[in-house]
Amino acid sequence: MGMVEGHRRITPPDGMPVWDVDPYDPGILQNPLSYYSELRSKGEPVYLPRYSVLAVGRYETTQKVFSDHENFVSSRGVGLNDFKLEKPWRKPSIILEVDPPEHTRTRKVMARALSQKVVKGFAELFRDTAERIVDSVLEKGTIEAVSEFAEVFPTTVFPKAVGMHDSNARYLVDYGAMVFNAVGPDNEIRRRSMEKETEIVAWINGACARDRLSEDGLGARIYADADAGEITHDEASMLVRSFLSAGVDTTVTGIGSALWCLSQNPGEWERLKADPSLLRPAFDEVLRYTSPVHTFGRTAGRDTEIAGFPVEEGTKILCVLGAANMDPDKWEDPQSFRVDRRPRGHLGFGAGIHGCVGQNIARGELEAVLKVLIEKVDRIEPAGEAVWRPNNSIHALDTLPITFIPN
Ligand code: OVV
Repeated sequence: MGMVEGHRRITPPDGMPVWDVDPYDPGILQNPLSYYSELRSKGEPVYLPRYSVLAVGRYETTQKVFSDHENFVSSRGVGLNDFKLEKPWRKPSIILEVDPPEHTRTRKVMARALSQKVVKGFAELFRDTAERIVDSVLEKGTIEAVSEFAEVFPTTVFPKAVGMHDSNARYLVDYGAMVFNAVGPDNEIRRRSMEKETEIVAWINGACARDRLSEDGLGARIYADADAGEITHDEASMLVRSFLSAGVDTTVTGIGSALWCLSQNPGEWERLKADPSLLRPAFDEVLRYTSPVHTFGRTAGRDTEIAGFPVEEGTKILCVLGAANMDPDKWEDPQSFRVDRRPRGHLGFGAGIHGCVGQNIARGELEAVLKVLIEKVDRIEPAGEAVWRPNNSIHALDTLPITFIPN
């Protein structure tokens, strides 16, 4: 049996479009728009011989495959590695890398811990932290907004929300990069982010223990559900690990990308300032426009089909969420950023039973940041070239020079 990147090599059926592209080429990961449009134009699904996977990028089919958990499972990993055939790099997540019925129980616990009601309790923390950061960047004027703004906010508020006694911003950001890079092939990008694997994983796993957490944070809520018998205590620590895996790099990316969108589109910034009711829709548009999670995979759990083509059990399918979010058959003038677009159905938080369970807290964080910005900042101007950072599943900025001009 031939293997490629930890999954079984497949033979595409006659007539399926074939494209000799490496979607994990650093140049594509940095500036993916032409790859997105070429992928959509090839047809669907497209066979990529480089990794022997299928890829989908048109909105309708991407949405369908991504949310069809019965045919396209998550339990064999959401990256190129098939967990049924090769040992995953870490113990599989018990919420991300799992199917119903197991998924249903852990999802319920996480959804309750991250409910709107719980997130409302963090409003003051988010607001105060956003004020402190915005005041400081206004004093500096021109900053590198990834390291001096986007990374600072989540690494300040999130450990507090989880209830971590001791945090380490660098480890949290670097662990997120590892988790999201691990979804891709064993390329240079992935290997580089894994260089400090032993040290970082040891710290992260340790930080999930109950005695490292306060009694009033998100972590404590999960452990309380273990006390109540809904999950085991080992499962509780695994769900805290999911907070630390998925809760930092994603929101760092959201903040950086929001600042980029608004600095590049001063007219949209003005509209947002004039109408705070657009804060939430503006964040959705940032997600549609930049797709922080650009690609996640699924595995065909049984023989099935996509767009009329047979798909064999064990086939890996790349769901290119970034391409779907830019599909002109779904979105009018998709390459224009509009704070009042209200992009219903965008795939920035995924879709279906695995749709982002943390989206309430992500929205709470982003809305707090944007609200303080519109109150205190007159203009957000580019102060140099924005450079994107290649990552196998996250589309994020590496450097973003910005000048903030106060009211
Ligand atoms: C959605 C997501 C991304 C990365 C990691 C996890 C979840 C996890 O549960 O570990």
